[in-house]
Amino acid sequence: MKKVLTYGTFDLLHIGHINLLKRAKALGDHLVVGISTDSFNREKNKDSYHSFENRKIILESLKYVDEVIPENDWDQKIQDILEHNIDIFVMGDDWEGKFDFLKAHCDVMYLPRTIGISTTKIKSELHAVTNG
Ligand code: C2G
Repeated sequence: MKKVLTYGTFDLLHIGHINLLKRAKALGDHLVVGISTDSFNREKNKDSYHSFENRKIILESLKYVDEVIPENDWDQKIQDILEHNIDIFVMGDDWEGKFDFLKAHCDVMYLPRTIGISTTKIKSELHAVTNG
């Protein structure tokens, strides 16, 4: 069984997230997703609308996702790869090169981001609409 791993906040789930998860799952048979905890989000200077618990339930409901684990910090990736016997680590290409050190443990792939959508864009456009 070929196992794939990716990480993210996945707040206000949108087509960019779905495209990433769909392509990641297509690379193997089992997709593990590390979802950033609320405290790790603060370290990433992100403030997600949905709590970790709710983001986890939402991701677990997707047909592309087989398993969800918490992402507590930047330094857990190698341990996660070893513990889960990961074959391929995948991220969107806004992270291009940032995780090449993982090539010692598994394949590393960066997939093109979906253009024109982001959680930040959604939040700012909704803010503009509701505030005139
Ligand atoms: N993504 C994408 N296209 C978009 C938006 C996001 O392909 N338009 C991808 C990102 O590249 C990432 C994944 O969707 O691979 C999740 O995006 P975020 O929730 O923004 O995750 P991020 O904050 O980048 O967290 O340790 C890694 C970090 O936790 C990554």
